[in-house]
Amino acid sequence: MAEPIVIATWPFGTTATDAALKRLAAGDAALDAALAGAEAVEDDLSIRNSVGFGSLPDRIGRLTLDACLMDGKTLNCGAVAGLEHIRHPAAVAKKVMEKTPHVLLVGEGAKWFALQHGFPLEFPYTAESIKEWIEKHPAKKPKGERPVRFENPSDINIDEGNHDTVTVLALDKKGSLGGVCTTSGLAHKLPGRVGDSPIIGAGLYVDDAAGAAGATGVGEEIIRITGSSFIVEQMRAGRGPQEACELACKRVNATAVRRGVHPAAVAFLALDPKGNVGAACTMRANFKYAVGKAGKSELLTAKEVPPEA
Ligand code: SD4
Repeated sequence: MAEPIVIATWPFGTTATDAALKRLAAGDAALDAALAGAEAVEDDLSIRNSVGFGSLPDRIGRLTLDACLMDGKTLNCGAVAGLEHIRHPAAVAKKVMEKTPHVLLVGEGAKWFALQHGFPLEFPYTAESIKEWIEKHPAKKPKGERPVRFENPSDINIDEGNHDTVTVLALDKKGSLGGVCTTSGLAHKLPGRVGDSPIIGAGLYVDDAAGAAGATGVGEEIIRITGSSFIVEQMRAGRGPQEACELACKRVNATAVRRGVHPAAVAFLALDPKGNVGAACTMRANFKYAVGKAGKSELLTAKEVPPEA
């Protein structure tokens, strides 16, 4: 029997690890525990600027959510992107996995599918999120001053105000891995923009035979290196989760050099089938993550991987 463990991105990750740990202790499967953790964060309106309701709208003020999940035992997976007016995108992703032959549904189709499966239509905005959008959205910039965000992904700083992805990786008592990633994407993203979070292999990858990995940060750069899949393949080749996460950061840094930009802020988490944990981030990501085991959660700071001189 394995000792259950769960890890999750950012300081609000402790909300996820607390909820998931209870489920793992009760003997639930890793995927169900990780989903319970992700939903606890999606539900928590007190986590300002964070995942799910009350989180960060796009450039035209609409909150669109992305999520995916993956079961390490079967490699079953599901995802939704650009989903509006539904509180729990990760749970909809699970239905996509269970009820369709597909992996990813987007936009209106994903919403229709959610409604067909009994998810209520909800109004996801809070007074605070509307006020924040009115104050900060790019259209408010004085004439002549171009908004820098989205001109180039490497110009996007991931700071307290604009990160909101929770990625949860769990190992259950039976030694199986499961992972969930859920987000509203980057603050004030272009309408229709989809990042790494609902892309299996980019924002998340889970395979009991090798390990689990998840990502947060500037999704374009995570997609460019298929970050989570890269890390899992490093573990399959015998590297530990910490080394694998650091290698992924190095690859992001090297990619930036080839493109002539400075490296974007990204962070990776990994968990191997024995319960070993890894975490690393590029410079400027200032990445903290939660680790839950033996009944309690703690917050740790990931190692920063600077660009090579
Ligand atoms: C995205 N990776 O949409 C997400 C954003 C993120 O914390 O991680 N925010 O690109």
